[in-house]
Amino acid sequence: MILVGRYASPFVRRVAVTMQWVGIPYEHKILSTAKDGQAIKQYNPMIKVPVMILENGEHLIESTAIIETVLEMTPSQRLLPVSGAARRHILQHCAIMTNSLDKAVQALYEPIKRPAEKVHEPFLEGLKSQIHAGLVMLESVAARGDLPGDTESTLADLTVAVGWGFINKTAPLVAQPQEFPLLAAHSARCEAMPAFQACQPEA
Ligand SMILES: N[C@@H](CCC(=O)N[C@@H](CS)C(=O)NCC(=O)O)C(=O)O
Repeated sequence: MILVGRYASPFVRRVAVTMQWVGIPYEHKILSTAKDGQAIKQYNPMIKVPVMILENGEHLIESTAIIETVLEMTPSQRLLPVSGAARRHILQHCAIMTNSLDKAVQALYEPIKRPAEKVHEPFLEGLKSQIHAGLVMLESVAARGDLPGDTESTLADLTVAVGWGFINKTAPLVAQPQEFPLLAAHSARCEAMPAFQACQPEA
């Protein structure tokens, strides 16, 4: 299998960390949507990453759909139960983080993709409030003990840790460790694990 996209993208990285965690080998095509649009287009005409190219040549898009497929290939995996309340809660916790990441990516693009005079500050502030609200929800999830980490990690542990790292880097004023100590500590623990170490975001 071939994973297209840079680990600097939290969506690509959460797929990569999941694959490392369950031990599925893959080739990594390091292509950037900013610089390698034409190359990415052959895998996804919408020029978005991640894209996963399966052995049979199918191209999958959307990190959640890719991860579901990868986990289905690994019946012994313990990251996501196949049914029930635990599965639902893990998927919801992942969704809070992926929604926050959607907003964080938008906030990152806003000043890059527009001329300075067209950047709309109230829109940016709204995005930051939405990201902040997601982090508040996830700090409560951590306080309830629903991000066990270590050998008991679920897909939510991996996604939240990857997401915290990205938001803390790209919107440090929103993701302050003093305000979200449990998320910061959780991410630091995860980042020390081999699956995370193997997928370091590119500079
Ligand atoms: N919902 C998608 C989000 C993917 C996404 O936003 N990827 C960004 C990179 S971090 C991208 O390809 N952006 C290019 C664009 O939207 O034009 C997923 O979970 O895979």
